[in-house]
Amino acid sequence: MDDVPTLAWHDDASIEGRRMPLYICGSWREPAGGDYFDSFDPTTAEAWYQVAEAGGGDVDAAVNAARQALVDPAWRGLTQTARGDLLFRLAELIGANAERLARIETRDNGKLLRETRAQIGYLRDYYRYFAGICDKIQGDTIPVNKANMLNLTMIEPIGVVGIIGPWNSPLNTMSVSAAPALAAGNTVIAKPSEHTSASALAFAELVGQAGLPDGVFNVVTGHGHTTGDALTRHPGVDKIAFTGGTSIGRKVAANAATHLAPCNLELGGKSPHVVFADADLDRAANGVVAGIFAAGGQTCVAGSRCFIQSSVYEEVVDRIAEKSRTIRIGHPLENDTQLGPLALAAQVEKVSTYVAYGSEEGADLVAGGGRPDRPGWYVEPTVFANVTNDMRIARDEIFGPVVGAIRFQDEDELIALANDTNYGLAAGIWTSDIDRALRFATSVDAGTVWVNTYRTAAMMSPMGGFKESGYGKHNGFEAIRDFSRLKNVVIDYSGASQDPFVIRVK
Ligand code: TXE
Repeated sequence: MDDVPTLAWHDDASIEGRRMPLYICGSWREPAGGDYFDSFDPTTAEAWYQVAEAGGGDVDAAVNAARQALVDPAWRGLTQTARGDLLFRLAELIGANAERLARIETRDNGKLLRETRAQIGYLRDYYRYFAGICDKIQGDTIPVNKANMLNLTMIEPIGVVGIIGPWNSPLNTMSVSAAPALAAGNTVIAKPSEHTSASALAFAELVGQAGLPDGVFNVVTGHGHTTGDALTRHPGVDKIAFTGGTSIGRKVAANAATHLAPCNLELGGKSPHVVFADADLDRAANGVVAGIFAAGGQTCVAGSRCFIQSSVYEEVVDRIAEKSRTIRIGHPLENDTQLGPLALAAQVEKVSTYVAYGSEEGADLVAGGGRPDRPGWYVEPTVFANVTNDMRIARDEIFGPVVGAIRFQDEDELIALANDTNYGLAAGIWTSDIDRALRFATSVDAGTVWVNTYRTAAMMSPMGGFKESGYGKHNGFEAIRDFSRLKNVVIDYSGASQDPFVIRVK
């Protein structure tokens, strides 16, 4: 695009020291209560901007705006192709502002700029994909076993969608719900994590620039127990999409249940990442390192339980430990950095606590475990050997750069161990035996299974967990279904009178 618009929050420097307002009904608003709190730069542990705390009144205002927009002809009256055009325009604006958005996210959560750039590039394509789906959303004509009757389904927007997001990939996790929700004709209220609110506000500017009608997309910032609680309890919100920890996911589902709003819950994971003796061991070790240390282990799909077949156990552990010791720790804005800081001070505490648990429970620390000598919230890539599946480091989601290597003998033992977890988000397997890979894929409790690759995402692939990793699907047409309601319309064109006392079933 030639005409890159000038934005108020156009880069991380323009956000520095600012009080960031709320975005409601297409305009910037101070929070009614006038409260703000600090957001921190994880490379310095210092505050760099202030986040507005939206109270109940602000959430009400956002819900009212979203409800009005829902029935406004400016949105509801658009043809499906015209709705798609708006989302294509938004995708172009994301592309034109990609570098700015990537820098804001890196500054907010410490993720490598290389990775946030890749994520924002993907985001542009993500909105394009859903822009293209808009005019392909269609119902069915169904047999009805009666003469002169037509039996139809219609796919409609659910209504107002509340999106509660985490801090690890703020725009992407918001967009996996926002893009299909908008494509399906809903209106959206996003509540980003209190730790990483800036990019959702920068994004809101682009939504305005793209010409989406006022109130179609709103951002309320604030803490979870205040703003998040008000949004998820609000009876004017028709669907909740939540990404975050499992314990908060339970609260969110309970809040939504008070007015019976359905939820999509994308929660934690403790994903098994398996290396069989017949695998290409170097590729496998690389995959394990990428699966856990990318983004400092702060991804829901982190391959944190590494199962290695007994005959190659020592060799693979050595390879993983050796590779992890050579990982370059540094500033996330620098190009050659491989591991940046964790996003929050609390995450550093959590990781340190689990490293201590690992040693106390008898696992062998073979790499990392400490904190590098530099300011900011950095921790070393950490590898534990001789882990058993009952240890806390194997049971709980640590959400940091810690992998535990667990030994197994054969497929039966592996499947039993891999499924012995509360979670069911993702799984990976390295093997040269396709039959083995397929047996694993059909037996493992995981919403996504990767074979000889890991953390490979595609906007067309349905993604979402089982068990305590949550429910609902992102991506593809599955996501459109999750953000739509299905209506059945039955039409009698026979002209015949109906027997009033007999229900017309067959
Ligand atoms: O998530 P939270 P946090 C996991 C990871 C991490 C843990 C906690 O294990 O250590 O969760 O991270 C909002 N009502 N994941 O503290 O607390 C909150 O404001 C309504 C996995 O960030 O779950 C934020 O916007 N909302 C995950 C969002 O919920 C509430 C990514 C997530 O917060 C609320 C991030 C309430 N009562 C963390 N309380 C993944 N699957 O990728 C909080 N919130």
